[in-house]
Parts: sequence; C-alpha cells; structure tokens
Amino acid sequence: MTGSTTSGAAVADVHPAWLPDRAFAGIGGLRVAVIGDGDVVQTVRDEVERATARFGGALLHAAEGADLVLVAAAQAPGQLAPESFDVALDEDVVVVRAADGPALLYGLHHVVRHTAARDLAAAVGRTGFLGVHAPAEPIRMLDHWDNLTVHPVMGQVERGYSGDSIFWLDGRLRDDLGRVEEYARLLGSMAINRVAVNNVNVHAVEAHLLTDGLDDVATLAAAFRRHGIRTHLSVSFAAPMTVGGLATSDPLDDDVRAWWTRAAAAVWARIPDFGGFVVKADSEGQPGPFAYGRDHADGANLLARAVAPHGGTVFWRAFVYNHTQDWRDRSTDRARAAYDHFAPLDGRFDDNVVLQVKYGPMDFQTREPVSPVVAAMPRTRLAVELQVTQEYTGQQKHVCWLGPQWSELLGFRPWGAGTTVADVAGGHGPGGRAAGLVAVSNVGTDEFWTGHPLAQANLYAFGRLAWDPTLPATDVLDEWVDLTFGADDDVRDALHDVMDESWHTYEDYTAPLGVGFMVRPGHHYGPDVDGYEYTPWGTYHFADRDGIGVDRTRATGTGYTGQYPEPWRDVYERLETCPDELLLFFHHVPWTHVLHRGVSVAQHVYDTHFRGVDAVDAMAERWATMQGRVPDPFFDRVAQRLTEQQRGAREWRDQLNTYVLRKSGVPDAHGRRIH
Ligand code: GCV
Repeated sequence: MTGSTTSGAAVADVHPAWLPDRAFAGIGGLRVAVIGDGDVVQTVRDEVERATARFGGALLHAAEGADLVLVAAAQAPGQLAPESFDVALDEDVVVVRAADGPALLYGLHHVVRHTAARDLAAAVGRTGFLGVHAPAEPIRMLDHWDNLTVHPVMGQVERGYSGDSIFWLDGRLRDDLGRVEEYARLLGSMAINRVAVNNVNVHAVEAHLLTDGLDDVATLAAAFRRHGIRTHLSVSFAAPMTVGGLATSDPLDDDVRAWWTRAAAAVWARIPDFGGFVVKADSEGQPGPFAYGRDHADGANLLARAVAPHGGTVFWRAFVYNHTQDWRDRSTDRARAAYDHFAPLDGRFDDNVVLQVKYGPMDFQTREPVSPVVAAMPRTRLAVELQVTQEYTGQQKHVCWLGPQWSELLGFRPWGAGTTVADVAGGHGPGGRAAGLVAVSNVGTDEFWTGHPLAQANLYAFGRLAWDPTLPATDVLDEWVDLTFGADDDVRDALHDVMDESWHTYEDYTAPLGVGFMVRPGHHYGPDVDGYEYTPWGTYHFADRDGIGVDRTRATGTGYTGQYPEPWRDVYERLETCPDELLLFFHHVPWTHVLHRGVSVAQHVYDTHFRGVDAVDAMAERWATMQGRVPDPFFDRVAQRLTEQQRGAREWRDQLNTYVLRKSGVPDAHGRRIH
C-alpha cells in the first residue's frame, strides 16, 4: 500500500481490515500455480506474488511441482456455473478450478480464509473446504450514498459515519485512488460483484456524472473491474430535463425514450462492462413517473429498454411512500406503501429490471417484520436491500453486529415453511426470478474505514451472507476475527463476548417491541420518543396514557397484516400469536398488556432498558481486557466509542423509562430509579 489520499491520510496508514499481510501466511509458504488469463486472474497472481514474497514459497505458472493450483476459465474442465469454483485434492495437491476470473479470486480467498488459522493440510480436512462452491445470490451489490460535494445537511456521505467519500472530492474524482484500490480488493475478497458509486438522492452535481462525468466513472470502473466488480450509477428520473434540456421526463414520450437510449449508448461506449442504473423515483422528493400519471413499471421499463442492448440492469427502488402525510389522518400507513404501489405491477417489469426492496416495510429499523413485497411479486426479479451503514443502529458509535439480524431476515420463511427470503432473492422462490442482495455501504475516509472499527465486521458479513445466507453469523464473525487479528483464542472469545448479543442489546435500550424510530428527526441519532409523532414522515407509536403501538390489523387497524400470505397474516393479526418483539408494530395495546414472556409492556420497557445499559457496561469491561492484545490504535478507538455507547445507552434508558412511567403511571416492579 502506497501513496496518500487527498484528505491527507496516507493509504499506508489505513487499517488493512480483514486483509492484513498476515492473513496470507497460510498460502505464502506454498508453491502456488496460477493459471489463466485476464484482469482478475492477474489480481490473483499479484496476491500470490505478494504473499510468497513476504512468507516464502513461490508463484508458479504451471501446475507441475505446485502444492496449490488455481486454474481459471478455459483451462478448467467440467461444467461450473459462472462465478463458481471447485476445490479438490489430487494426490497431495489442492486444486481450485474456477469458472472464470472472479471465481478464481473467490477460490483464492476461500483458501486464505481456511488457512488463516491453520495450515493447508488441516484446512483440507475441514467440512466445507473441498467441493463445489457457488454463490447463492447472483447479485451481491453495495450502494454508496456518496455525494460529489459536501451536502449542507447530509454531509458528503448521506448517512455516512466514517468520514468523507473515498471516491469524490470537490465535485470530481479524487486524484489519489489508493483507497479505492484497497476497497475494491476488500470487496473482491468477499465476492461483492457490483457497486453503485453515488447517492440515490441525485442532486444537480451528481446528475451530470451520466454525461460529463463519464471519464471519472470509467476510472473507477477500471479499479473495480480488476476485482470482478461492475460499476453502476444512480441516476435521476428527471435527467432528460435537468441534464438533457428536454421539457419533460414523461416515460411514454418519444424524445425522452430517445434521450435515454443515447445516454445509455454513450455510457457503454466508454465503459463496456458498465452494470447499469440505480433509481430512487417518487421517493422523498426525488422525481418519478407519477408526475406524468404513469406508474413505476412505465418508469423502470423506460430505462430498462435503453440499457438492454448493452446487457445493463436497472435497479428500481421500491422505497416509495408519502412523506408529506398529515399525522391526524389515521388511515395512511407508511408500512403499507411499497406493497400498495408495487404488488399490482407484478409481471409488468422487463427482465432486466431488478426491484430493490428494503428488508422491512419501513426504513432499516433495528426490528421490523420482513417486507410483504418479498412474497408478493413472483413474476418480478427482487433484490432485498440491507443497510450496512448504521443509520438506525447506532451510527457506528455503538457496537451493533448485524450478522445475526441479517441471518434471521434472510432465513425468514414468508410462507411459513420452505422458501426463505434469501431463496426468493436468489431465484428459488415461486417465480424463479433471480436477483440477489444489495446493501448500503458503511465506509469512508476514516483510517479504520468504518468509524467504529468493529463495524468492519458488518461489511464483511454482508458479502459472506450474500454468498451463502445459511452461514451461521457466529462462524462469519470467527472468520473476520481470524483474518483480522490472526488466530488468537482470547481475542476471538472477547470479540464474541462484545459483539454476539450487541444487536439485541441495542434493541433492548432503544425503541421497544418493534415500534421503531423514536430517534431525533433529521440526523436519527439518540432518543426522541415523540420526535416523529406529529411530522409529515409518518407516525410510529400513538402512545397515550392508556397504551402504545400501531394497530395494523385487518379487524380494527390499517389492514397491513392482510399484505402477508398465510400463516403470517393471521400470526401477526392475533395478539395471542404475534411475536413479542413485533407486538407494537402490529398492535396498539394497554401499557398493562402482558407479553408472552409474562410481564406487562411497561415493565418490559423498564426491564430491557436497565438490562441494556448493564450489557453495554459489561461490553466495555470486557473490551478493556483486550488492551495490549490488539493493536493500540484499534483498541483505543473501540474504547472511545464504547464510552459514547455507555453514555448513549443511559440517555435512551432514562428517556424511554421516564416517558413510559409518565404516560402510563405503571411503577417499576423492582423499584429502580426512573427520573
Ligand atoms: C438516501 C432513509 C434515509 C435517507 C435515505 C433513504 C433512502 O429515509 O434517512 O437518508 O436517502 O432512506 O433509502 O432512500
């Protein structure tokens, strides 16, 4: 790693995340043959060369005399699906045969992961090492909400908690792309295959990337290409007007169609493997087809037909809801919006449209039910969108290991049995339409990439679960620890102690029982129980002296439960079967309502908020034992953030408990201090 970024931090000072040189020690000592052609195969060769230069062994160009053979594409016999590889033992030689260049890179990192804590012979004996390895999700994509300039309210990276954009500075591409190279390397190692490099909220400056900024985009695409990653742009639906000078963006207008056709042709002429466009339309002020009385299939297909001749994909977001509602109007339910808008359009989207659906019906809350859209559109390619950046889960000031949340979501069975959410996204649902997973990235110019160093694990987990959603989160954390710190049992144990339960702990001391939000409007950090209650964005808890929660039943509420298939439509409808953790998402209940776990709603709030603070204190104490066991800068940064987490958890505890006591008058059964 060389060079320096324009923000002043030398790339050499940037944390290597899960790819320190040491992680390659296991392959470094070997004679490794790399066979094949192309950019990504060359990347594999470079990695092996670097490892053998550091740890001994040798890079070979033919299989003879090798301990490990990595062979790509034309040279690999047999039928391997794209991006797949096969690991076999031939006498004493480990042979990785890959379908293509990216698959060879994934095969290399498969070996690196398995040898980070043991030697190759021991790795061969482990379950899951030999055999065919193929991605469960064809699309494994990271979206960056990066602006080209610093936005007056949102900063440069919208909902970014890790410094500025690693791509853009003062309206154009950074001069020094050392960070981008390192980032692409990290992403390639966990098989991410697509990135979008600008914010879905497309402002005037970013809108011009599509036309005047193509040289910059092409430069980024070249860096990502070497790691098997295709580049995408977020575009504005109004681009024909704002960039093209037309009088309309009507999707059925011939001039508009011609404009998009020309724009797409120019992009692919410059970047032949460009991936496509991401579009946020009719959402939170972004322009869209509704302005012309058209629907979202009209809008998406307009762009899809422009990019189809080039093999491009349009990622069309389903995050469409009324953000100018009146809190007095009890009939408008934000949770219903995506299904109401999109389910009727099933079957109308072109094959190269991927409908990008947030995992829940709201907005990346700590706890939400799975979006009913996932089960409602068998004739549409659906990608499920996760949020690696921790907008609502502690903003990378709090430890919140999201692997367990994603495992639970991806393993959820929308029809009660059989097919999972991950299956639907991967094309194994009822309609068999394959897409994948998309997530909002959490990196920036911060020396640890992610502000909170432990948030690196969330980025890593997204890639690993997109490859195999059935991987236990705890195994993914083991991989991350072993690669990052070397195989050290004490460090591994400590990180499990600090991280394993951190999502549940965060849930404990923040908004209870699935009710969501209760955050400070605008920046969304810290408690504000009534912050959104009377705003146009939506009303989330309806608390009064008698009770709390949103009645989304068919019997007496907004009818949202009816958007689910059996069994969930009834499980959620009935108080007797609704899971505790989602109770207030689906029901308005008295403060004295007794949960399945045997205490009242009010008492649950007190118990979990006291418990949450105790758990954070225990995390901080446990982390303190790691001083001297992990590098000092890493230790110090985590320790500082834990201090803020301790403060923040107390603030949440005290505000929530006080609010509930004052509203409900229900005393704490254990007589603890509430203000
Ligand atoms: C990019 C939430 C965030 C917005 C974000 C939006 C989205 O509302 O608060 O910052 O905008 O989601 O996903 O489009």
